[in-house]
Amino acid sequence: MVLQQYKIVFGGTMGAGKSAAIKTLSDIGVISTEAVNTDTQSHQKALTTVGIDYGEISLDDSTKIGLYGTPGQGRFDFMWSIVCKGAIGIVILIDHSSSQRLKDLEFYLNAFENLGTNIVIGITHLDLQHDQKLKIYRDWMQIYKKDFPLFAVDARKKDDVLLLIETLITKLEIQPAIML
Ligand SMILES: Nc1nc2c(ncn2[C@@H]2O[C@H](COP(=O)(O)OP(=O)(O)O)[C@@H](O)[C@H]2O)c(=O)[nH]1
Ligand SMILES: [Mg+2]
Repeated sequence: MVLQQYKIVFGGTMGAGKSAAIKTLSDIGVISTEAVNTDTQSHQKALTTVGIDYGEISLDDSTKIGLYGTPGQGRFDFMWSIVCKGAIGIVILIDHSSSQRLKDLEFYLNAFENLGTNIVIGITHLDLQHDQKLKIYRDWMQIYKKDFPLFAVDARKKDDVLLLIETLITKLEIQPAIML
């Protein structure tokens, strides 16, 4: 018998991993709803839909925690206060691979600090940081119209260097004319 039901809210940017986090924690199939924005006074688009996820995790026989994912976009912040009512804690997820990551952190902390004091921050997509670091090279190549494959490698790692060699060979196979 469930004696206590608590609530934890997940906030943060779109794509940060709120739905993924709830899905991975939940004992039940996650319910994802599309809620219609009825707050037309502050938000013009009456039919804008927002995604809210709901999952549950049982810590023991008598404690169940409802996991609520909030819509990420700032224009739905009016919903955050509704969802946070009565929550025992808030998880803020920040996508490290976003160039806005610190601005995101500031924005979501400012918003959720007003809605609760028990807050934990999760930085996600750290495994993609190579891509983030490579972005300056990719941007440069785009500006100067250079179209070359680009990878993050550790020159001490055989597999990494092999990838460079294999890429060269693959390119040769596709376009034999480029042979030097
Ligand atoms: N590479 C990587 N992908 C992640 C990570 N966390 C979440 N994702 C993926 O990022 C995508 C967006 O996550 P989602 O949970 O839908 O974000 P939400 O908009 O916050 O609900 C999904 O494909 C997730 O599987 C992470 O740490 N690394
Ligand atoms: Mg989601």
